[in-house]
Amino acid sequence: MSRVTLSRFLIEQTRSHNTPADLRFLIEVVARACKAISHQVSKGALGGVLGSLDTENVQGEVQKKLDVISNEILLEANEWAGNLAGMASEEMDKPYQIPGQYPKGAYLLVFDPLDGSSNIDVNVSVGTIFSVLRCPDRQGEEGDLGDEAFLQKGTQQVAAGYAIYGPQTMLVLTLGDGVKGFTLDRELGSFVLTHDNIKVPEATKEFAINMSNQRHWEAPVQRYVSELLAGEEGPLGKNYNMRWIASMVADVHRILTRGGVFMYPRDAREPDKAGKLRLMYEANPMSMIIEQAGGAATNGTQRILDIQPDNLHQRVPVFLGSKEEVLRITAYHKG
Ligand code: P6P
Repeated sequence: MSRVTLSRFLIEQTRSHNTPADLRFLIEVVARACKAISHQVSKGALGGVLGSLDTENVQGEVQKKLDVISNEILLEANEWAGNLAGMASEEMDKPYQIPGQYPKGAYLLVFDPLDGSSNIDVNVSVGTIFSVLRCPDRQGEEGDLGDEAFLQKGTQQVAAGYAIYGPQTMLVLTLGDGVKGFTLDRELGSFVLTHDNIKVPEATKEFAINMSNQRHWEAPVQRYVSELLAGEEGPLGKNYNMRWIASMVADVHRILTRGGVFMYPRDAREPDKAGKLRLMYEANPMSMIIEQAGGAATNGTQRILDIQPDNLHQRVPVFLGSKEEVLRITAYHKG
């Protein structure tokens, strides 16, 4: 059977699920931008793209050269296409306005252009995370698109995905009807469908958390992780393995592939912050993907996709992956 490229998959989706042509085109353009980012990332030291700039992003995090390069690739690839009303990024404080010379469209694109970028200089997998929302009707409205257009619950996402730049470059995508995986065929220059129906195993023996923060965790997380570490002699009755790549895309991809539970809780290091991960362009897209693959995703007390955002860059505690474990840690939070 001839291989199904991303383009063919999207056209077939349009026929079978009435996927709007401008959404299909948007995904194609984002995928093309991810190929360009993959190319830049793979250059490493040869491309003069490693290392940090002397600038910080809105999060107060030192920007890597590739953070800025990746952000610019996504902006330039998408601004002219006529299917977006605006864009928002981890790397920009305010929404990106579509330049006046280009037509505007129905969608909003929100992204973390290069997640896990602290791993780049040590050659560990990183990725791009993106989320697609519909732009609220701005009939008669003038002026720049404000943050409020983006502040929609994760359930309003029409598409979500990530590219992972690892031993293979892959695009993992959901349009709300299951999760598909596409592997970049560098000879063809196309993403080829290689994982037709990704499912997260309901049970797991693997957990992911940064254990160095243990003394700062709240009681439910302390209890849960101590039970995981107690193994088969403990209340959970089985031995668990641990992985922490410190690149959300890589940890989530492993969980989609073989199960697991990913945790980034709030902790006492910065009590005024709800953890480290951002709702709009990390937690929401990853939660949509995980749920579409049969897993679960909460902030410890509620479904992440049901959270009403009040800030473009707001943070949220994240517990996601194999349903059995996410429901357990969530129950512990509810006491
Ligand atoms: P820590 C990368 O910086 C990131 O935003 C996520 O990709 C990753 O899961 C997390 O932070 C790692 O955080 O505190 O373990 O370095």
